[in-house]
Amino acid sequence: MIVVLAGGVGAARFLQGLVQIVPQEQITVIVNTGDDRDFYGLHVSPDSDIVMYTLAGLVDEKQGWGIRDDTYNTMQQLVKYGNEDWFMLGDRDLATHIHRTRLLREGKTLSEVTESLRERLGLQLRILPMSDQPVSTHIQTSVGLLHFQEYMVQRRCADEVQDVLFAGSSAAKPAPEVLETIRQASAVLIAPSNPIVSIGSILSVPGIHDMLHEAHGMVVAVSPIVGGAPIKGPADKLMSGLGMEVSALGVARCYRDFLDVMVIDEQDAHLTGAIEDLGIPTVVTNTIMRDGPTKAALAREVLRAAGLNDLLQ
Ligand code: FO1
Repeated sequence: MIVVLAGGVGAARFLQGLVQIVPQEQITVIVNTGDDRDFYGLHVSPDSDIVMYTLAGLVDEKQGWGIRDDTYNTMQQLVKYGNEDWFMLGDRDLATHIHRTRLLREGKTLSEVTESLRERLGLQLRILPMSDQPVSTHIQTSVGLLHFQEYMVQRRCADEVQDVLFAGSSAAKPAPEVLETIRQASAVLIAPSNPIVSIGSILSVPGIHDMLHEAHGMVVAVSPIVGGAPIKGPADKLMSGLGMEVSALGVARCYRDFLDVMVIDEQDAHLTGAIEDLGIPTVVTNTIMRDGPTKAALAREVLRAAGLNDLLQ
């Protein structure tokens, strides 16, 4: 079983490469739920939806989230009733949130809901939320404490980042099978996701960080920072707000105490020495995922770095 720790769009694109190389049945994704938020009384879980829609071929590839060619009639009517519309929920996307919220109200866990959704979407890989308890990523800024979606989407990352908090994490438990799946995995891959609010939130759930030390397989991370900047999203603002270097080296420092191999882009080859000085062997390759073949090639390199050559068809 290959385990992938995943956040949003970068992780979904990495998974599009991995499923070309490895049968979906051999993949379990542990997905960040710190971005989850209630909108209009509905439980929206962006990172699991992005992974599911992308692998089901439904995602709006341009945006990286939401459903391709979705309509927004419900949102328009909600605005007429005086609701906010800074977070765009398409009509078909809303079906996911309505279904999820209904099942949760009936007493199902987030794990059970996610399992039901991925089966209905025809996916064979497992998708486990990092926790069935609420963990909510908040950004401490100069204008106060903001939910991550308010910081990123509503206020467009304009506020100075002073701290990042994972509200509820200390009371949260890893979702069922998360710890055992990490322990038994033939490899644990950390997708090119935001190291602070996507991977960091997964690591904030008690037990997960420690289990990465005990994992039988190798732990391999792909840097989401290339040439000193993220491909997408606010990782640079969050890392610099926390006083970290915005580079593949800065990312390696985030993961250093459990990481076996760091995979960085060719543009960052000059950082190899500094990362290896942390005691982390480094693989340099193309990590810019432009199309199917480059996604598959990256997945191959990562599996090779994890010592799984036998899986390389
Ligand atoms: N991101 C935006 O920048 N604007 C949006 O209106 C927006 C809506 C949205 C709806 C559903 C969904 O699953 C994701 C959505 N996102 C939107 C992306 C989301 O804020 C981030 O991609 C994740 O939370 C970070 O990984």
